[in-house]
Amino acid sequence: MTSSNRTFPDGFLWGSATASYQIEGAATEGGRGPSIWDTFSHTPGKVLGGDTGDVADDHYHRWPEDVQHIKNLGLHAYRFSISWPRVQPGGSGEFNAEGIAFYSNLVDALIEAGVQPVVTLYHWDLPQELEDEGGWANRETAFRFAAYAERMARELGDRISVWTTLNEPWCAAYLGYASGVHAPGLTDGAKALAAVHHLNLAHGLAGRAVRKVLGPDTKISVTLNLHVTHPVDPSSADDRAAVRKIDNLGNEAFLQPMLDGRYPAELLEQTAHITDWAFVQDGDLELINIPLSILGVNYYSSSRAQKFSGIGEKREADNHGDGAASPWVGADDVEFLPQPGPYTSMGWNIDPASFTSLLVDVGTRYPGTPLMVTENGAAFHDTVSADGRVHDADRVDYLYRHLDAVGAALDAGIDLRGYFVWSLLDNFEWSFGYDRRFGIIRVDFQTLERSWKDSAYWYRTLATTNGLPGRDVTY
Ligand code: PNW
Repeated sequence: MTSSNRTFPDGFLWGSATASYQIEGAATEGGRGPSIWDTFSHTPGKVLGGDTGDVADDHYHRWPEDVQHIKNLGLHAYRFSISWPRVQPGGSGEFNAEGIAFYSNLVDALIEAGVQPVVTLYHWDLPQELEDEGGWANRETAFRFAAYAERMARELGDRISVWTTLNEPWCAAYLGYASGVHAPGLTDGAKALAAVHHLNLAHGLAGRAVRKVLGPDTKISVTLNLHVTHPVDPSSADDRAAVRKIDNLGNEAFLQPMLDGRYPAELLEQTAHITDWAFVQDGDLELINIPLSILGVNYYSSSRAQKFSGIGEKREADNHGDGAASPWVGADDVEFLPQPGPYTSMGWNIDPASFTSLLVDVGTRYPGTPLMVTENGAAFHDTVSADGRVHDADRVDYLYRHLDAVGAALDAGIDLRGYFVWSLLDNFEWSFGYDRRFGIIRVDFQTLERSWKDSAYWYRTLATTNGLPGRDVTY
């Protein structure tokens, strides 16, 4: 057994993450209303294999067992999301006591198990009724979101360690409204940019609402999937300009309003042929720019882009599926090239060095805002061995290399407080259904039985010793 000598700081928070629609199931039980993901997954052709979240991991009924797994893994924190339509079926008006009780009981059980609850208020399951009124392209949705956030603050109160407003607004806006590979499945660039702004506004309004109830020191966070895009030819000014367009749409469109209180002029210019940004009203940027206690960063992979030559067919290889419209609104002269690999079963390039540079770049840029890795992990084609176990050496290797990359960012002096592996359980991987498995715990989707993969044992060693275990440990 080899073991690395890398250790993590005292108090470094080890956790694991999930999201409501991906694990809960019980889609029509307990007074839950329909969300855009129910509608989308039940629309033929939208999700691989016709899979839906109707049952998922049946976490809604099996949560006591799942809390035991979290406890047995030695985790300090658990990041989960609240299904808005489970607690407020129509997205406005009446709240649903049964749905609220579900989360309240879960939070009590976590605390009882010595695990800090880290809550995400929005991980993509918008109440369908709000989508019928325009969804995130409609400004009103941001105000409805704040009312829901305020109620959750009253219900769950100081039992919650960190309140995360949104998970990956990039996905919600661009995959939902521009490329259409996520719910609600629209392909309208102008709506996607309106959604970007209304999600930013929702973040600010919800953070304010939670602090109004629980006090100004309440920990408010947001989780962004920041994009690391490399120019194909770093010496080409055209390629560097292409990458800047992607940075503006993917990163700056969220970082700057939330942390600096402005939109970058370049972003408005490069999308001027799509929208005039009239949806940004006076005072909005002040509302959005609230003090952030923690910035959550999700990282899986990196990309490579260049200026599109205009000759031949564009090779869109930007992680978002083949044949779909581009999520990169208005960046028609940017072309993504395939990365060299190796890849996970998502087809995503494995690039831990870009993880370090991302954390160092963001941490250096916002030194007063502590970072937390709120998702990192990998899907692989797991196989069950003759001994009935999943010996996922590829996932252990991925986690080892990415945690070493996290350690390198800490060595560089970055204020990084914790790491959450995606995911606790195999689950409904959005448009890929149950075909892609990210869990450190296997779920048999016939019996719904849970069993630890090697990566779970490996992660337990890490969480309980605060030292990075070697990769070639056998369990
Ligand atoms: C994130 N992309 O989703 C989500 O927060 C999780 O719910 C999800 O299961 C996990 O990453 C793995 O996919 C993403 O196309 C979905 O770039 C798509 C993209 C990025 C993140």
